[in-house]
Amino acid sequence: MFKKILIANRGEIALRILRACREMGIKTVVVHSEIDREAKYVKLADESVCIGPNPSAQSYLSMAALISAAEVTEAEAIHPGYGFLSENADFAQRVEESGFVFIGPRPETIRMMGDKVSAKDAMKAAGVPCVPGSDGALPDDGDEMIKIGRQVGYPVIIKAAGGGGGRGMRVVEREEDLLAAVAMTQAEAGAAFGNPVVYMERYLQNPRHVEIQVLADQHGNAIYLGERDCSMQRRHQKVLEEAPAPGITDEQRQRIGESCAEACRRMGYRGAGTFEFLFENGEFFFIEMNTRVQVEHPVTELITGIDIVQEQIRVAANLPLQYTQDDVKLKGHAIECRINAEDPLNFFPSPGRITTYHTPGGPGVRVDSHVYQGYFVPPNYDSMIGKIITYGNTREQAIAKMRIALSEMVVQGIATNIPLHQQLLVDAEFIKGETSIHYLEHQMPTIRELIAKKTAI
Ligand code: MV4
Repeated sequence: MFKKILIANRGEIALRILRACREMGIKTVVVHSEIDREAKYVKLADESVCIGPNPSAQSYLSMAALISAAEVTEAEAIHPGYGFLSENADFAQRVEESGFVFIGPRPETIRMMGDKVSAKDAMKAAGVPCVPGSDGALPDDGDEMIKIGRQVGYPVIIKAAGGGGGRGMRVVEREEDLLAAVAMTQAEAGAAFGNPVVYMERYLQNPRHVEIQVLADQHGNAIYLGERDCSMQRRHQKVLEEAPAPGITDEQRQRIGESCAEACRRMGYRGAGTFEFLFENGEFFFIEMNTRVQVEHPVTELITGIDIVQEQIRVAANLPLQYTQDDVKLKGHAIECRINAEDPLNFFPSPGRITTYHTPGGPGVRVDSHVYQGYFVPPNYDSMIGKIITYGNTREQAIAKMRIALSEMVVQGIATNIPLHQQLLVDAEFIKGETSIHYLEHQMPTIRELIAKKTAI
């Protein structure tokens, strides 16, 4: 096992990784920008290195600074967390070429999944069900494009190979709009990602976002840890996630899960990963794969009892997975609410000093956060200040616990989205379950009114 790991991230995930390392007896190096110097989790680490000024581009995205920090502290491996350089194949490659272990998949795997056309090709070859569409990249020829559009059926969606996470895509309702839409998406993709390649899919009108968590080691073993429903989102920012996904049968889970695990074996996948699917009318359609640990990993940890971050570290150190598929038993239900420093009505960021801070607790309540009373939420980074995760035997119990947890949580000095979560947790459609990716956007006017009424009293 590694003696020392460098954590190339900040905030709650830096603390989450730090805790995993401490439990495993691994020494930690935390890197930080100037403004993050005072953060408490930096003091919990065995060592810390200031890697630059506040802008991410000069600190958390600086490959040279991160690799130098690993060199001077003699760390053996680098955990990238999520965001920042976590899915940057060039970074993973530079890390390995510098003699460190990248805690994540091989650079070639990251590169393949970063290109959404090659990712889909790999999935098709492995038998993972994909959204019907163009077979690979769209050809240059307009007549050919029109032909493909007719075969796929309208509405279609044009997506950039270099995009992902909602960037670089355009829905086309009618054939007469196709060529202009393709040209625009190509131009935008060329400018934004340096890659003008686009592909076409049938546009699914009202799907849910259901994703499968996998773990794979370097000895040919791969397992799936069930699924998460991440449909509750706004502008591609997830708000609340849960596991398992409401309404998925054991047979559906086993079928899709096994196809993901098999794809991992075929690719020689290493580490934790997530297969993102759209789920509509009882069918799964692959859209993208994430090659990192995700923000919402705790809901899976709570229903499986498996520490995903510790498994990432173990398989990076070339140890076999501690679990076989038969060891993975899903039990109970978990919900995660992302707590953001933002205005609950207009979603504007709300950085500043936290003057009062109390966290909820009790059985089945987990709080993953790096913040504390007196902490200054910097304006430079993502607005997420932590996550509340509740666990119960049933979905109803997890919801009930979350309502109580949110009522116990006190954050003053900044605005947070706690009132938004409180409204969602009493929303009749959410309580029923199985709401689509469009539900939150659709329900926001009503939720906004309810929040405004409550805060007026
Ligand atoms: C789609 C789609 C409908 N049909 N593809 C958006 C993010 C990126 N990961 C893929 N996305 C979508 N792809 C087809 N063929 C709808 C979306 C989509 C979406 C997907 C997941 C979660 C939230 C979303 C919000 C809007 C659109």
